[in-house]
Formats: sequence, structure tokens, C-alpha cells
Amino acid sequence: MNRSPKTWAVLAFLGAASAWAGADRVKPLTPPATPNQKQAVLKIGGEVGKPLALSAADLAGLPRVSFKAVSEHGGEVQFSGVPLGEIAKLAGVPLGENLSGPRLADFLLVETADGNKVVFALPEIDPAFADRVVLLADQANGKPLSDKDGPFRIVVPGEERQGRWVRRVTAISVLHANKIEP
Ligand SMILES: Nc1nc2c(c(=O)[nH]1)N[C@H]1C(S)=C(S)[C@@H](COP(=O)(O)O)O[C@H]1N2
Ligand SMILES: [Mo]
Repeated sequence: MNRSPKTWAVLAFLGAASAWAGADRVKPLTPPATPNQKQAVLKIGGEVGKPLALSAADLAGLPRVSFKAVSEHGGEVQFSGVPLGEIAKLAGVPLGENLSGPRLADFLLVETADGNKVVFALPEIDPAFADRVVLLADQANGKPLSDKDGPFRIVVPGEERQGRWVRRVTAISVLHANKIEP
């Protein structure tokens, strides 16, 4: 059948709309991301099965969690975002039964736009090991993170000194401590 360009445009729109409706059901970022979040890219690299460059929309489609945490300077805040464990899983990092032996010395190096670096041991972010969720937050109190804190910020519930709650996260690398000579 021959379809006019107009028909194709309508079909393309419907396709995009139904893809979006699908993403919607997985819990979108609401309200919509800030301009800063819209252009943000989070790089996942190092010793991963599959290096990733995730947009805010990619992150919005991953399993999300939300919880209250007491911010050192800001009181109680409802944070939501994606557990680091979900991001590691997507990047093909061995977790659960596959996290054993030398890989128990793997760690995540988290880097920020202002040159801060913090680390998490891989088991700290694996739900099979840890009962707390280390979060890559993109929202606080139902709103996208401000440009000062975001687009993405690490939140570590229960950790009272908040030096690892790094703001403006740009990259996460998985590294093997076993490859480092003490
Ligand atoms: N990118 C970045 N994130 C950062 C820091 C920083 O210097 N740069 N400081 C950390 C420290 S030491 C603390 S105590 C908390 C403070 O966050 P708050 O001002 O939102 O409470 O942010 C953390 N996140
Ligand atoms: Mo701090």
C-alpha cells in the first residue's frame, strides 16, 4: 500500500506516543526534568560488561525507588531515583551469586562535575549483600534536583556524615582493587 508522507508522519507520531506511554507506566520523571537534566549524560565505564552513556530519560525508565533521608544541612528530604545496583546490573556488572572471589574487591569510583571522587565497594551497592539502597537520586521532594545538586546526586541512607552524598555526578567506573599493588 502506498502511504502519503502525512500518513507516515501520523504513524511515526503514534509509534513514538505508544513508546512513550510504555515508558510512562514504568514511572516517569514527574514533573519533567530540568533543561540541565535533559542534556545530562551519566557515563558508566571501567570493568563492566557493557559501558553505558545514560540520559535522564534512560534513568527514568529503570526501576526506581523513593525514600526519606535526613540531609545533613537540609532536614528530611524525600529522594527518588535509581539504585546504583540497578545501574550496575544494566552495565553487566556481576552481582548476587556472581559476585564472589576476586570480584569482591571491585569498587565503584563516582566522579562529579567539580572533580570530587568517592568510592563504594561493589557489595555495598548489591542488594544481595547490603540492606540499604545507595541511590542515584534525580529528584528531591518530587522535583528534579537543582543545578547545584543535580542533575544526579548520590544518597546513602543512614550515613550521617554526607561526604559521599556527592552532587553533580557525571561518571561511575567499576575498578578492580585486585589490580592495585598495595
Ligand atoms: N560534587 C560535590 N558533592 C558534594 C560535596 C562536594 O564538595 N562536591 N561535598 C559533600 C559533603 S562533604 C557534604 S557534607 C554534603 C553536603 O551536602 P548539603 O550541603 O546538600 O547538605 O555534600 C557532599 N557532596
Ligand atoms: Mo561534609
